[in-house]
Amino acid sequence: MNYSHVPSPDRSHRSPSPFAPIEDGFELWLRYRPIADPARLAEYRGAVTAIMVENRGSSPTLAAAHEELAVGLSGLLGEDVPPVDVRAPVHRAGAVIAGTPESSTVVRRLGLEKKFAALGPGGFLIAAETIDDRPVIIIASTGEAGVLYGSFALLRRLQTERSLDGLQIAEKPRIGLRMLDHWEETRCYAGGNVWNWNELPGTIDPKYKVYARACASIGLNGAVLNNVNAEKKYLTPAYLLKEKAVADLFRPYGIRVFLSANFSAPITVGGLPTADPTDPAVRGWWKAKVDEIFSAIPDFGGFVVKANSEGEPGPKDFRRSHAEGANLLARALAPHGGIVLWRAFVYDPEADSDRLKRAYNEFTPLDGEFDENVTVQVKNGPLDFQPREPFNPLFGKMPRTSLAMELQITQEYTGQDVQLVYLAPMWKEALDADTGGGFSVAGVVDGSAHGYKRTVVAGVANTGSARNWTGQDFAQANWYAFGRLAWDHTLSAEALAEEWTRMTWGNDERVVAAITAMMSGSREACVDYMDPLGLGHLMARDHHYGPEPGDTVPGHEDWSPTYFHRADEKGLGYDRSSRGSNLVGQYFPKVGNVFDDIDACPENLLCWFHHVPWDRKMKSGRTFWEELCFLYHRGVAYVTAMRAQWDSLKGVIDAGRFAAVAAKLRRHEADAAAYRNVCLSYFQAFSRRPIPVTSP
Ligand code: BDP
Repeated sequence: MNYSHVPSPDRSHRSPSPFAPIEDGFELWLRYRPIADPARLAEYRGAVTAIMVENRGSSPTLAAAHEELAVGLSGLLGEDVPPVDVRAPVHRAGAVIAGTPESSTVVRRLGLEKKFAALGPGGFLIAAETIDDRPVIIIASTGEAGVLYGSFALLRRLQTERSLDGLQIAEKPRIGLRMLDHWEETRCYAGGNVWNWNELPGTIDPKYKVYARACASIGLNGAVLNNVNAEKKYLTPAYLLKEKAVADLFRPYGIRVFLSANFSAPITVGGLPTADPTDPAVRGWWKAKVDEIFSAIPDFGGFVVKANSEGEPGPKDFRRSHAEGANLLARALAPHGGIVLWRAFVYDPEADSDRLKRAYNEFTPLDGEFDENVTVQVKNGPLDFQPREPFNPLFGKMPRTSLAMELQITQEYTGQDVQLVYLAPMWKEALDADTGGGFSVAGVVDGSAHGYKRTVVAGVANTGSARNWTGQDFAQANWYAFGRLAWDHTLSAEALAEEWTRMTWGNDERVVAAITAMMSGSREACVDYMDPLGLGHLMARDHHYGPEPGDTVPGHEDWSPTYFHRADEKGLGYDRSSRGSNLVGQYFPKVGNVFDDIDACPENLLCWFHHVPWDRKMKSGRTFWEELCFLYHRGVAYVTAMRAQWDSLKGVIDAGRFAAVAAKLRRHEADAAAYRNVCLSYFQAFSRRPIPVTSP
């Protein structure tokens, strides 16, 4: 119990005294405050009296599970929950016993393996059992990581104050590799880099362990340490030492370290004249580099590569395909069990005049050409993490290539560190989308549609150097929900919001009701005041925060808001129907035909696929222009309502975080109104219609 950052238990969180400890968000959802409901507390104190994790001395992962259970249970129960001596002759009633069949005599003795063997080494069973007539709680898995995940799941059960009656939980992750991609300072809005590279490896900031615990608590098991726009230094010997230090720290928590690799590293790091994948010296260089990495980090995960995208080098510089480029690295990694995550975020103008069609045009012809240890990493939508996009048509169209889904947790286009936008509904929308091919997008990603052997979800992280990790306290919910959905994409956004709220803000029903209500519609509100009705990419150049709908970027039409919205006197939107760019043709017909037909296309995607006349009648009875105005106003009104809901919690939640969020919401409301005003007055110059007085 050496978490020096854990403040002494605050037993008064239902009605905090003015002198209650100031919370600052550092503990995330791992706060472990004493259970406030007396009946629940009594139940838990009866059911949990001791912890027994055998052989933890020889397993860092079991030691981590034990430490978490000890800190967590003692905190939640408000009394010390001691470890029990394995050799004690009498098993204690209420022992929480965690282990694998190899590590735990009790797990072996109970013979429960048939109940958890099929869950795999990452899955777990939590069950109420009886030993020598004494009730105990078992956390068992065939793998130590599963024991750790099960320990966090039990703690979550208590943190959310659910009953332990008839406890029987069997879970396994639906996706194998659940990663965070760290883009460092770029697009990180919570201060600077979460890793202090200058101090590493000599100084290991204790916060890295909090990060590892937080990731493990939601089932994440991979971290890409550096930006996709990869600097060469990350493959140098000096940085390998730093990366090794981080990997060593993460290992007990089941987190494997990956690196973004720059395709021209053989030139920039290795001093070779070329990075051509067919050049034997280039192949030799990658092999030697990979061997060097694995000798420092034996469980190194592999490389993420952004190639021939936004100025990054790649195989096309040598007239080689993306598959040839990916396979070059894959062959160096294969002997060690490493993999390549090759990003499909490419938009070479030669592939099509419509930016949204380019990745599909480049990648689908390569299906079947990638080595077994290559996964192609695809953003949820065909553009770039906008508040709402249709799902990416690549999902379902590369059955012979493992496809990963890449989501953006950091809120580059959804309000950055200021705006309260809960993103789980957006991710669920993408995952649950019917591809029209007989399976959902999630079915592609979890491997059930095409039988991918390796399944991956990656989220661009929102963690930075800020004390509360994510800048806006509510952005922690996006980190949390991402991990939980990566584990099980069938969980609902609402359930995850409630879980996170209870763990992060407490179980007071007023708090839970107000906060989950605020979160539930916050993403739709963001769409409304930024890009309703299928608009997208209206944001200002470079910083991507505010609106700049009139911007045309010289020499880069596909970075220009005007290229995307195509406003004119007739209407608004990009015609991607079969009469236009025919993006709809990249989808399975069942879905493509719906998008193609302006009368059938979901209204919330309309401008992605159609140039919509200003006077078109919408389902609401309003004209398209009136609807646009209505939604822009509705979005801002939602933020106003969130502020009122938050203000109603004054004095009910801790003062430190209350004030921090209140300040963010003030700015959120003003910025949402500015977004609305700028966009509507810009579009009005084309529609030449009055902005109706709207009261949503
Ligand atoms: C865009 C970001 C840019 C990233 C790029 C990517 O603006 O910083 O490098 O995505 O995914 O959204 O590579």
